[in-house]
Amino acid sequence: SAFEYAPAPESRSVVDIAPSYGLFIDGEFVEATGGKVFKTVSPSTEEVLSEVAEAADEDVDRAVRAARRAFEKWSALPGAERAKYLFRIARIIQERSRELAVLETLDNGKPIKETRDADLPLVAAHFFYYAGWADKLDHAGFGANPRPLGVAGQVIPWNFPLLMLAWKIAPALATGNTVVLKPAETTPLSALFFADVCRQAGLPKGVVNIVTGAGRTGAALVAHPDVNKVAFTGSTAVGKEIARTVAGTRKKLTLELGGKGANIVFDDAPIDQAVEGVVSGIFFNQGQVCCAGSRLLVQESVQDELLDALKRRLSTLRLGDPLDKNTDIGAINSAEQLARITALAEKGEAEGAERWSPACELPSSGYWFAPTLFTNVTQAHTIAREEIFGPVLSVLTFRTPDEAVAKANNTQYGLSAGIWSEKGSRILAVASKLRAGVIWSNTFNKFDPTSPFGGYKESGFGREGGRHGLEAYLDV
Ligand code: TXE
Repeated sequence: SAFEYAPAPESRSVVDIAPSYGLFIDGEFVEATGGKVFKTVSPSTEEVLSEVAEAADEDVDRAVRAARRAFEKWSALPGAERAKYLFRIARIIQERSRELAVLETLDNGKPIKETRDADLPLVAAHFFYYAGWADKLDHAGFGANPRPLGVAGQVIPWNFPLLMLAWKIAPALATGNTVVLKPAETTPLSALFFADVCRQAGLPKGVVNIVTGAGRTGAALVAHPDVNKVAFTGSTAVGKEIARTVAGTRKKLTLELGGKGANIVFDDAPIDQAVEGVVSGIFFNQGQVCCAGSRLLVQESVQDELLDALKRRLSTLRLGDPLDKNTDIGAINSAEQLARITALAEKGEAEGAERWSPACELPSSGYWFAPTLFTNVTQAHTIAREEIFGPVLSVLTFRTPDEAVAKANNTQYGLSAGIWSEKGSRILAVASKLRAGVIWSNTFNKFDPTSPFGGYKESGFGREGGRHGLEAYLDV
């Protein structure tokens, strides 16, 4: 390979994983009513990492009541006081980022390179950013005395467990709300570690509560009558179900759902740079990214050149042990997700698209899927329409900018897009016609807490990040 090997894999012993974890309610770890538990496994080895409490409806109720009690005092604190806690949390996350990165990699399956260089720095940045807002809300155009909503019920997915937690919890706390958060059932550990960070930061009890469990626990949280705000990131199907539950109540709702992002490469694009962007666009986190560039739209005249370069680059990617610092492609998060990806890829072949993967050996245990490229894809193909949420890229072509725009917008989703071209005027003209919440040019998958993130159409509504992310947690 063209790359040098780093000396050793990251050590698993960096982090202490307890054999079992309780729910985090009112500042304490407690057992679930009825004592039910579930196992969380490492997707790269199928080894059981820990047993985690499964919250019953009574536990969700206990957590919401704790958050309600804490709300009175928390919301009455001056913003500058709340900021101190958020800054403290941000600093502790930085100090403990090695432990957290290893933990996240073990529980999720993503490469340590990503948790270390992307997830963890972004998590800390998010808390720092919203800490900075806490004492400025009165003076930033939110009106006099902007009010927190109350108890926020937050349900998050497994693809960026700690980062999604940060996106949800940081703005909620900055604005004076209290929180009950349910992490995904396959990745509960970093949220429970975060509970410990809250204790270390001295956060008053009840301000943050973590209830672990499956979809049923999430549904109980969303339906709880004393929850004032629901924030969800996950599948479009569950998002719609949550919207139905919330309809007819006074709860506020934000949804961040699926995507089918287009990465549009024009003939004047810097090809090497575009190849890197296309690769990170779909293979970052094994493609389990809502804003992944899962459709490559390439201008016909550069198709051959781009695909050749892309295949060469894919042949250098290293798949394997996620704790190895050289690994580019880790494990798929769960057997269910692997089955979904496998079924959609098989459908791609059955419908006539051409499948290609670099030669690569898959480990014998764990959940793995080789990086996959589909060419000869048409807009009617299932793999051009449905979110695969895996390392699978569908390649389509176009001739003119208008055709690129029409194809990019021909989707039920509207979360992300990328434009590759040396011409600024073309980038701006195309961007203005794309129906997507985030548009990158000559880069992809760049995130920043100052920037609002969210979707059009079936990708959801509401924005997280930036000033807009505060609005979802305030009455003004
Ligand atoms: O998502 P779910 P799944 C997409 C992606 C993926 C598909 C299925 O295409 O292949 O969804 O993934 C909780 N009420 N995305 O099944 O079920 C659940 O426990 C309340 C895109 O894992 O939506 C978990 O905490 N909550 C996405 C969270 O919802 C419920 C990220 C997400 O799980 C619930 C993940 C219910 N009725 C998947 N049912 C993105 N936008 O990034 C489940 N949950």
